[in-house]
Amino acid sequence: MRTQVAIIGAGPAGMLLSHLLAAEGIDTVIVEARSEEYVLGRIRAGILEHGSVELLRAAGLGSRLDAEGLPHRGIHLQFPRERHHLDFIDLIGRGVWVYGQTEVQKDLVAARSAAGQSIYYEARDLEISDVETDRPSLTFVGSDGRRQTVVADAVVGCDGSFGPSRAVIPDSAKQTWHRTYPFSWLGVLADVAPSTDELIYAWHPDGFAMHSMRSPSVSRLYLQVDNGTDIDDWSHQRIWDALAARLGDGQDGWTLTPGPITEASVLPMRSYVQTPMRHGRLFLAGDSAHIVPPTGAKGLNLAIADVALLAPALVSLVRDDDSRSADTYSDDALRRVWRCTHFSWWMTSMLHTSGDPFDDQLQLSQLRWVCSSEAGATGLAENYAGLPIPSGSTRF
Ligand code: FAS
Ligand code: PHB
Repeated sequence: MRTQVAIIGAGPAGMLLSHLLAAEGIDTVIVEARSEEYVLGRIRAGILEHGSVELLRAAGLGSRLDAEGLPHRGIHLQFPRERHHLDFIDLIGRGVWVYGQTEVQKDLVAARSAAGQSIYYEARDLEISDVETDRPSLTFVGSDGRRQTVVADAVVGCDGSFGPSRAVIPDSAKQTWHRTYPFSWLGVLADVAPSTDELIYAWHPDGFAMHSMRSPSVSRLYLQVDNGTDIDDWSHQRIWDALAARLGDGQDGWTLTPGPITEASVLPMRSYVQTPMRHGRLFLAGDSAHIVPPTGAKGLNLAIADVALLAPALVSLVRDDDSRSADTYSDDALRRVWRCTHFSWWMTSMLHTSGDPFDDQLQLSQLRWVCSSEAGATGLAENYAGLPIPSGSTRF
């Protein structure tokens, strides 16, 4: 097969990249290891930054988002006996949207199938070749058992945190940073109306808790747990009791309404960055190049921002034979990657207990400052609602 851009991974990064390139007449092929159903079934991010929403709308992907997404002015930050609302719109003029990654994925799948996009699901034995030439290629065994080769002008690794593309860049040409946090998140999806209007991030001596949501009738909640926690050790009653204790401590007049838990899983927390995000005709976008702990709600938004930058760079490279923005893609993307990596680390370090009483006092002091200082709250708001996606990064 021959295409202009071969994409590894049909998650949000790969599917959005294909969509944005198609809008500029660039042909793509997507190769995905899992089935369409599996990719759609993953429960992941829940928050879209203002810039992500604007980009999805401009790309013709905003109608269901505007109909079903929940616009939020800000978040609640809390610690025992205090809950403070940070109103991002008052502070910086933009808020965020609650619209699950699953929904974004559904919209992308609908758009790409309507466009007749070639997506090879359940592909295995993927090989990435000749990335240092101007004819890189992918070879894989399709779900029909046939071995296929796609020759392209560029290959993009949108293959997430466990994909093969990042390893194609030789050790001599790359640098990696990695941090594993000493705790994990136990996350649940529950068929119950949220007990809050906007997200609650709660510091508590027992550990962090968060109340998020997916819709007016579906709640998404998280608990800080130890690494290696076995989800089977947590009965639904134990989960609700811990959530009520941590979210409700000293919050007079507020109660958490439990309901049927439909999904529960344990998510490890880590930071990872690999540079550069380009080697020859191989480009990386999304989790293939960077992982953030979910406390800052950055993972999905950073993948979208990478793609918003990469799409026009690839259009210039493969259509206009102009490599200038492809040459600066990695440095341009990494500025936002490090900003989001720092913010996600900061939110994680501020809200998760370590068992060290000195850390407790530092965290509480930081929370009191952020909740009482306009400067502190504005700093959080700017990062959480997302810095504008650079105007030059996308024509869409
Ligand atoms: P993805 O991982 O979504 O997609 C990569 C795709 O590549 C996958 O479909 C995979 O099957 C495919 N692939 C891998 N290897 C391949 C191969 N060899 N051949 C072909 N295809 C291959 N972010 C938040 O902001 N909030 C959250 O609460 C949150 N929760 C998360 C929970 C979990 C369990 C995980 C893993 C991530 C979570 N994230 C969260 C981050 C998540 O939303 C990512 O940032 C987002 O999925 C990034 O999108 P992609 O870069 O497209 O990677
Ligand atoms: C979610 O709703 O899944 C969610 C929201 C905010 C976060 C992380 C996850 O910081």
